[in-house]
Amino acid sequence: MSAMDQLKQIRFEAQAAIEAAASSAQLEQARVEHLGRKAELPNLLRGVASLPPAERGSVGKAANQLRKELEAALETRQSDLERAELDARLATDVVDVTLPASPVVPVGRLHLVTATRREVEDIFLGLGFRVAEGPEVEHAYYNFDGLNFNSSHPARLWTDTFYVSEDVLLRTHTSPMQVRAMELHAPPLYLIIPGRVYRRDSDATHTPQFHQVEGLAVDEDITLGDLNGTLTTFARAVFGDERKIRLRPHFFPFTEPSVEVDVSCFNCRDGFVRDGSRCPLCKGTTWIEILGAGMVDPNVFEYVREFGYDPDRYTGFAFGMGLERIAMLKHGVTDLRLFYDNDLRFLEQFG
Ligand code: 2U9
Repeated sequence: MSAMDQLKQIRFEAQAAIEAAASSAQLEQARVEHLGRKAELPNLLRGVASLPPAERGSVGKAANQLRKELEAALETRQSDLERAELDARLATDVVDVTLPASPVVPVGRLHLVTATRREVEDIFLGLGFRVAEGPEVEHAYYNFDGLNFNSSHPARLWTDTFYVSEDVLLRTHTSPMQVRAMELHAPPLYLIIPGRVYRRDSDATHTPQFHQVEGLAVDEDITLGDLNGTLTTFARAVFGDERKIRLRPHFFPFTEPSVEVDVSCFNCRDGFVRDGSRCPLCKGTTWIEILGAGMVDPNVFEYVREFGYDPDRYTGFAFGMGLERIAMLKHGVTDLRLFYDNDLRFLEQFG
């Protein structure tokens, strides 16, 4: 076959392959087959020098011409394919913005302690209290001294409290943040502090870490009556509208007088359940202890007097509760450790 006939044959086959390519990948394959290093046309171009002198010029020119022609055809086909691929994508990737949003797939639920904390926060927010949080690693001054704990109080012992150093510890209650809050804000102050606290204690009713919510109200003329009304509202919101509370005398270093607060049992009538047996929740007493409280000891105000807390002008009430205890009573949870076992069969019943 003459070189010119060979070129005709190459043009025919290459053009057919370029037109037939239905994707960028197939087009690349056609390019390699017909213009690649081992393809017939480049081979022929490399052999032009060894043709008889009379043919060299015309064959070389025609072969070069064909190479340019095929390169242009490849380029045209490439942009046609890209446009077609884009058109196809635009036609199928349509988003109908008028469709309703897909419902949110639930990915989890609140832990019962978190749900209870939020419930308690909502109640006190509704009564005009604000919510604050504070550091879990505390200075002994804020955890004990500023709260009127005497220097030999047993809670200060390393056997009861986790110490980080001699005067830095894991807070044993959220009260230190109440002292910090008084240093930052002059009265009136209405504040609750939820958070994690730590004590060296571990059995069915104690874990080394648990959650508290503490409240503090400081203003002119705050009385034990205000404490009673506030905690009655709280007890009714959590345990039902029929609830009563009672205050029993107690002792805390930071309040004077101090009380323990019971709520009337919501599980029985007169101490007995329906089958006539003694109520297991209140042990037949008709009262259940829910928290501790009291009037802020004037000695505590002495520590923050310079921040506007004059004990002759201001009085206050304070209370503290264990969140796990509130959740256990309300939901009938019998073992404190269930809160921290991470057993889904327990967790999925709540939240
Ligand atoms: C300041 C002044 C007074 C916070 C209070 C209690 C009573 C109390 C316990 C309940 C169960 C701790 O989690 S628990 O073991 N708390 O009984 N807490 S009065 O009194 C304060 C706080 C801050 C400045």
